[in-house]
Amino acid sequence: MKLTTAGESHGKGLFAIIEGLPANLPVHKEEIDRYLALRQGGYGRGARQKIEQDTVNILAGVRGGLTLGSPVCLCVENRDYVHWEAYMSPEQADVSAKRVTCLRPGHADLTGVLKFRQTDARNILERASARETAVRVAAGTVARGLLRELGVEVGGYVRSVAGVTDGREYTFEELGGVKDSPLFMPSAALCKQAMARLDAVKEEKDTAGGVVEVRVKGLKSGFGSCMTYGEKLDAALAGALMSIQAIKGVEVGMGFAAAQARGSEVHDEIFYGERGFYRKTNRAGGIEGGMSNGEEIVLRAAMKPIPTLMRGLNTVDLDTRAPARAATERSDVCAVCACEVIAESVVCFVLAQKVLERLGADTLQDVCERYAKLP
Ligand code: EPS
Repeated sequence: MKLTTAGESHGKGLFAIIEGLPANLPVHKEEIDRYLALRQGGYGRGARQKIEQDTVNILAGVRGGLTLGSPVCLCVENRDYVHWEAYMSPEQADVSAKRVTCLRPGHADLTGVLKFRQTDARNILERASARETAVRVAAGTVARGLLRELGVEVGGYVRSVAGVTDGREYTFEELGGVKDSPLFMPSAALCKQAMARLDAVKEEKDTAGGVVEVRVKGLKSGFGSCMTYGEKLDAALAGALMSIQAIKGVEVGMGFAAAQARGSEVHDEIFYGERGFYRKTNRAGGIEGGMSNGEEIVLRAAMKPIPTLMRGLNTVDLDTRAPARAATERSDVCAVCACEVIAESVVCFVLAQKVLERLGADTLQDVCERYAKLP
């Protein structure tokens, strides 16, 4: 299964084509819209989200709510395009207006203009923008539907915002209502602290990042492979998480903490009982040797603060090469909740890919039958 996305942040919309889905998979527009709305929420989001109310348009590959086995085409329109058509239209556009030359440190602006020989950072930032993730959430939600058919659930929460960190380990069930929290944090007290921290960050015209945790429950063992590096499940998941705008680090299970501890404190001892082989701990985060081991998959991703600061960092003007303050129009203070939804979505997509790689089949029924036969 393969995903291609297209679309600029202030263009007509975002588009996704998914190739390789089996036929007869239910696709629910309401479910996709629910995740799109979740991606837009969270304390710390900026004015753009008041303009956009993302909904999906399923353009191809689905008939009467079921996939046909043909490529699925999804679209999320940009409502803001009405304000940008004159500058962003593919046909006639005033490209001299809305130029961005005060390059933002931390964004793709500088490296992008040099690489693509541009004189306007707008031609870079329009695609580098995290707006693109809207359609990755849409595609990920289709993949979530496939996993659900196999009894696999994907959830998550925000573990840290602006330096306020929740160190507790939660069970999958405890995370059930966490999306009702303004920062997707299970602890109301820590959420309140984090919100106050974000208020201070906003006051100082600054931005903040955080850490999200994604959990996968119910995936059988053996997805991914130890045989070739290209097939490793953790490599694919880490790559997908790193591909989310602003992610600077990924952990699986104990992650970086494992490097500080002894082997006896890290490896999950193996037991055998009524339910077959099992472990009493899950420090590996459900992946050993590049394969799912049947325990819960635990992944964390660290998001850096958004590079558009309302107070503008020191930079250089692309035209004059003179010192300048970085460009600002409007910005999110923190988009860590959005990141959590996106992280779940890309994880869903990779897992569905791995399922189809192993069980590859024309129809959902074949996939389910083959999955049921696995130990
Ligand atoms: C973004 C800048 C902001 C964010 C945007 C990502 O948009 P704008 O420049 O239009 O104010 O709101 O994120 C989204 C639009 C979104 O839907 O997530 C950037 O430069 O990366």
